[in-house]
Amino acid sequence: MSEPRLVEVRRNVLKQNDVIARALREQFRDAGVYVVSLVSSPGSGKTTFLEKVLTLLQPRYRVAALVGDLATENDAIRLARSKAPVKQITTGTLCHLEAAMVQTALQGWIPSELDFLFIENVGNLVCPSSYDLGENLRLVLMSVTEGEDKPQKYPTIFNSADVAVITKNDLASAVEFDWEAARKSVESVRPGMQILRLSAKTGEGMQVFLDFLAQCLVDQKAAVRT
Ligand SMILES: Nc1nc2c(ncn2[C@@H]2O[C@H](COP(=O)(O)OP(=O)(O)OP(=O)(O)O)[C@@H](O)[C@H]2O)c(=O)[nH]1
Ligand SMILES: [Mg+2]
Repeated sequence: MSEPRLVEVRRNVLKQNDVIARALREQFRDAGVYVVSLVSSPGSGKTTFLEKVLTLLQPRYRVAALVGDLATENDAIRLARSKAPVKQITTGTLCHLEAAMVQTALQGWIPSELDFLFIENVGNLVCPSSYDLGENLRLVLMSVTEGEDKPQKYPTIFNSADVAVITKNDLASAVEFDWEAARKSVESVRPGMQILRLSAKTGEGMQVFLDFLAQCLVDQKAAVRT
């Protein structure tokens, strides 16, 4: 009997999140900052990848990152090694970030002083999919060690994302990762979705990703001007 009420409460929470996410998106647009979020299952390599991205972008761009976890400051400490400004968001029992958490975490930062803001979500392939964070680009990461069929098993998160990033490519042959099967799995839930393969450990594929990001920023600035 309590289900309709639960559904209604959930709907209201999502609606409230959308209102804040819309405000954030406008704020980011006015500030000229390009916002990229990262979602994946726990341990797919989000922090390792992001630390590398922050380090490689810094000579040319102003970058910062927010990172969500249920507990610990571990990921913020790792990301801060890049020397970029970083804030940890600890969610307690919540399995995803919400727009309001991003809004609060941004206090004290001036978005117009940034070119890129990255948001690492809590490691989870289900919950983050329903929450818009006002980002321009959502990356869904999937490591070669997780198997090829994650997109089919978790279609919602792949549908909420813009680009799929296959990580830990250096381990692909050790786990006999089947690229064709992975590509078909992504294609079956999101036909035409862009897929990038890389290894944050060896650096393979990182330059392609950085070039892609640089183009996203150029396109965003051109879109704002028109
Ligand atoms: N071989 C290899 N290992 C990697 C790579 N990227 C990450 N790892 C390892 O994978 C493990 C998890 O990496 P993290 O970067 O912490 O993953 P995460 O997605 O941020 O994890 P959560 O924040 O807990 O969800 C660590 O032991 C990393 O060293 C990679 O490209 N190659
Ligand atoms: Mg992490």
